[in-house]
Amino acid sequence: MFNAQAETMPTGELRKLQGQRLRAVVERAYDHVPFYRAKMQAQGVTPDDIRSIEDLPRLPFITKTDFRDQYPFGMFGVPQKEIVRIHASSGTTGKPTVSGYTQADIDNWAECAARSLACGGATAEDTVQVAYGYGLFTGGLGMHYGAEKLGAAALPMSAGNTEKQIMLMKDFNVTVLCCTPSYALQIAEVAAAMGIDLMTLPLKSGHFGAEPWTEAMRQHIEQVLPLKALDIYGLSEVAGPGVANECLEQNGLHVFEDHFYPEIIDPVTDTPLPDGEKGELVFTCLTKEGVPLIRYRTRDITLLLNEGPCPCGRTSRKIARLMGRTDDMLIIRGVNVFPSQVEDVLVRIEGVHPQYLIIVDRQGNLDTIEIQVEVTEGLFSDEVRKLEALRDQIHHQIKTMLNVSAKITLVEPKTIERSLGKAKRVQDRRTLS
Ligand code: DLL
Repeated sequence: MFNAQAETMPTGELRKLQGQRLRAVVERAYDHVPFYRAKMQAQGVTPDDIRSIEDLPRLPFITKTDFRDQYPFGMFGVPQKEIVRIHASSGTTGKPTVSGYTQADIDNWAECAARSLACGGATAEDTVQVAYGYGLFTGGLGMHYGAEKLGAAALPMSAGNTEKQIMLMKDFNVTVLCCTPSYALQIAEVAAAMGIDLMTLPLKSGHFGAEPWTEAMRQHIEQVLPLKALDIYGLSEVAGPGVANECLEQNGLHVFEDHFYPEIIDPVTDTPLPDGEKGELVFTCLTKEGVPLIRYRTRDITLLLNEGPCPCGRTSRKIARLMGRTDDMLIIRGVNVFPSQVEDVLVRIEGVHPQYLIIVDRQGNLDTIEIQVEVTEGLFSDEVRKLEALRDQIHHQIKTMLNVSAKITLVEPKTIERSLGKAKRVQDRRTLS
C-alpha cells in the first residue's frame, strides 16, 4: 500500500476524520463561494448545523449544470493566485466544467493516483506507461503525477501513435499500463498486426478507466495482454483518475474515502440509499481547496458494496463497477438500454471483436436501433451462410438479453473508428434533428 495508515484506518476513526474535514470544507465553501452560500441559505442550513459526517444529507446537491452556470471560475474557493493548475472536462455540448487546483489539491490527487497504482502492486521499481491523453483531460497528468509520487518512472506517451507505444513498451520493459480499456485493445490489435507478441512482455498491471467497460472485456484484455486489468475511476470535477481503484482482488473499486466521501441516492426521489442498493453516485470532496465540492451528483450509476472487509486489508468502502449513467441510458421503444449491456453480449460471441457502434434513429414514431459489429478477419472472408448465421445469433442474444429487436450489421475488421481516448459507442440521431 502507498499509505497504509490512511488506507487501513479503522472505520470509527475514519468517520471522525471525515466529519472534521467536512466541517472545514463546508465553512470554506460558505465563506468563499457565493454560489454555495446562496444554496445553503435556500435550504436553511448554515455551517454550524454540520457537526459530523452524518449531517451530510442536510446539505443541498450540486449538478454539472450548476458548474456550467458558474463558468469559468465562479466555483473557485480560493484567490486566483493560489490556483496552480486548471483542467476542464470534455463535455459534448456547451461549456466545459472547470476545475482549479491549489498545490495541496495537486499533492492530494497525486497521492490518490499513487495509491491507485499501488493497488495493482506497483512500486518505485516500476515503469508506468501513461497512454491517457495529456491536456485539459485529467487522465494523462493525473496518472503521471501519481507514478512520480510513487517513485516509479513515468513514461508520458499520451494517447495515440500506437506503433511507437508498442515499441517503447517493449524496449523500455514497461510494467504498468494506463489507458482507456478500448485503447488497451487497440494496442493489442496493432501489436498483433506488427507481429509483436505482447504476452512475452513484463507487463503486470493495467489501470483502465475513463469509460464504461465490462467484466467480459476484462477477460478479453487479460487474454491479449499479460497483466491484471484493473478498473480505475475518477472525474475531473472531483479530481481526476484515482478517486477509486480496484485492488488485486478485482472485486470492486476502493474509494479513497479520507478525501472523497461517496453516497448513493435514488436519482428520481433524491433520497440516500443504503449500501448494496443501486443508484446515482454522489461525491463530497473532503480536502479540496480550489473548487470545494459538496454533494456533487455524478450521474454515474453504481452501488456501495457491503461484503465486509476486503482481503487486501484496505478498510475503505468499495463501489461496484460502474453500470452506466443516469443520462446516457438509451430508451428504445420504452426499453432502457445501456451500451455496456450490448458490449457484454458481443464479447461472449465467437468471431466478433468487441468493437461496435450503436445507431439509434426514429422512423415515423418508432425508434430504430442498429448495431454495427466488427467481425474477425477469418470470418469476414468466409461464406455468406456463416455470416448470416452469426448475424442471427447476435440478433437473438441481444433480443434475449436486452429485450429489443436490433438490426445487426456485420462490418469488415478495422472499419469502426478507433478512439485514442474515450470510445464513442453511440450515435443517437434522434436528438440531432
Ligand atoms: O474520465 C477521469 C479519468 C481518467 C478516470 C482516467 C479514469 C481514468 P472525466 O473526463 O471528467 O474524467 O469523465 C468522468 O467518465 O463520470 C464516468 O461517467 C466516466 N468514467 C470514468 N472512469 C470510469 C470507469 C475522467 N472506470 C466520467 N468506468 C465519469 C466507467 C468511467 N466510467
